[in-house]
Amino acid sequence: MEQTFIMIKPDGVQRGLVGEIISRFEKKGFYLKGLKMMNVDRSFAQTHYADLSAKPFFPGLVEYIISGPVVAMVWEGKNVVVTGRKIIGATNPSDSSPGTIRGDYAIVMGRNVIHGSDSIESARKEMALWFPEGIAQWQSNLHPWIYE
Ligand code: YYY
Ligand code: MG
Repeated sequence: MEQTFIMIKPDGVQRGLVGEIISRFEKKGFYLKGLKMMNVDRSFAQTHYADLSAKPFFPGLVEYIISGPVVAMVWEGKNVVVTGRKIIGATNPSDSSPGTIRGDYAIVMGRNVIHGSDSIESARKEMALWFPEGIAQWQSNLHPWIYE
């Protein structure tokens, strides 16, 4: 089944939003397959955001991501990449709808609380970068109550 990489950024951790964010993905019906808190160094953050390295906001983005611990996760479910992005909301919290994580908990782009992979290909790359050790192998017994 499809998997995506979700990361609670340092502001989300500092603000005590870890439980709330996990709860939103859990209650939707997605399965938690990987979870760890970690500090990332500058070169790791630069690798994660390599596609954005030419952008003017890149140095500030890297400083933000390394400013404190983050919570890295893998979530699984049908269409979890696209649906995960919907749960997260638009990149700029000024445009994120209420009811989304960024819409409910963030005000500016440089403190937008959470990352989610933007495609199946990015998810594959990001899971390999963040979880080189692999993820938990388990199947939820709720499956027939969530899928027909
Ligand atoms: O995937 P998503 O996080 O929604 O946006 P990206 O375009 O991948 O940018 C990554 C990250 O960079 C974004 O979450 C905030 C920050 N950023 C910014 O500070 N200023 C911008 N103009 C665009 C993005
Ligand atoms: Mg992105």
